[in-house]
Amino acid sequence: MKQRMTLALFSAVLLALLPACESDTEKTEAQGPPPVEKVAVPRFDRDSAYTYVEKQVSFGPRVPNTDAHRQAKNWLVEQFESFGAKVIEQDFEANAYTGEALQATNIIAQFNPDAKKRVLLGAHWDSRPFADSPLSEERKEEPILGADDGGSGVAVLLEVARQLGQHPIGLGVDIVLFDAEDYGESGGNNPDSYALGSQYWSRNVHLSGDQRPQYGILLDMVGSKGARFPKEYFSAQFAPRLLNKVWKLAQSMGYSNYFVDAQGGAITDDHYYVNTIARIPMIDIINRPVDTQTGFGDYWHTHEDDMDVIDRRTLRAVGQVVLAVLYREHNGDF
Ligand code: AHN
Ligand code: ZN
Repeated sequence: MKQRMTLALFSAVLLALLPACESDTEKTEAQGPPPVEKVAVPRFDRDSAYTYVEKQVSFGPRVPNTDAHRQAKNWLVEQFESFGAKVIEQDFEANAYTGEALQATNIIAQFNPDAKKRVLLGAHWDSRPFADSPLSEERKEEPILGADDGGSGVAVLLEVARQLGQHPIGLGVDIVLFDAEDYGESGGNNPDSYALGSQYWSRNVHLSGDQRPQYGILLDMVGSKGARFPKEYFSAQFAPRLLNKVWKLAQSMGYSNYFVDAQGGAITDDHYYVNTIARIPMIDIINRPVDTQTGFGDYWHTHEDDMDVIDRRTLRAVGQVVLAVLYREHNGDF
C-alpha cells in the first residue's frame, strides 16, 4: 500500500514536470538557434607580424624547388598547427612558363573545420625567382627576398591565425597560402603564367557544398611604408558589395590613408582565379602607389624588396581590418 502511494506520488511529480520540459523545447525551437556569444575584436600585434616577415626572409628567397622554400613551408605549417589550426598541405606539380616542373604546395590552415559558414583569406608564400623589374639594375637573374611581395601578406595572416587561436570564434576560417604565384613571365602578355597555386586550388577546392567559403580576401604587398590600396578592378567587378563594406569599415577605423576611395587598375592576381574558376567572390588588398613607373612600389621585383621597406603600421592597418571583418562576421555585425 505504502509502495503504491509512493509510486502514485512519483508519477504525479513526473507529470507535473513533463509539460514544463516540453514547453522549454518549444520555446527554443520557435526562436531558432541560440544567439552567438559575441567576442570582442582582438588587438592585432604589429610587432608579432613584423617578426613573421623577418623569419620568412631569414630562409632566403622562397622559390619552388629550393631548400629555403621547403624550410619555409615546414615552418609555416608548424606555426599554424601551434595556433590550433588544422593544416592541409595541398601538393601539386606546376608547369612554369620556363618549362620547369615546380614541386609546389598550397598551405591551408583551417579554424573550425566543421563549421558551415566560412570565410577565405589568402596570400602567396613563394617569392619571385628573378629581380626583373624594368627599374632593377643589379643581379636581375637572382631570386628576391620578397619581404613585401609575399612575406607581408603571409605575416599578417599568421598573426590573424595566432589571434584566432587565442580568441576563438565559431566562424569557419580557411587561410590559404598559395604557392607559385610569382614564377610568371614578365611583360604582361602571359598573365596565366602567374598564380599557378591559386589556379590549382580553384580547380581543387578543399571544401564542397554548404562548406564553401562565402567570400574571400587576398593580401598582396600589404607591408610597405605609405602603402596605398585603391579598389582593384577585378575586386570591384566580382565582389563589389564586399569591397565597399571592407573599405568603409577600414575608413571607419581610421585607416583611410591606406584604404583610399579610388578605383585601381586590374591585377591578374590569385583572386582572379578564385573568382573565375572557383566562383567564390574574393577581393584583393594590394599596394598600388600613385606615381611609379611600374604601377607598384619602386622596390617591386628588385632586390630592394627587403626588411627596409616594411613598416609595422601598414601591417597593423591591414591586420586589424581583417580581424574586424572576421569577428564582426561572427558577431553578426558585418
Ligand atoms: C601579374 O603581374 C600578371 N600578376 C601578378 C601580380 C603580382 C606579382 N603580385 C605579386 N607579384
Ligand atoms: Zn611579385
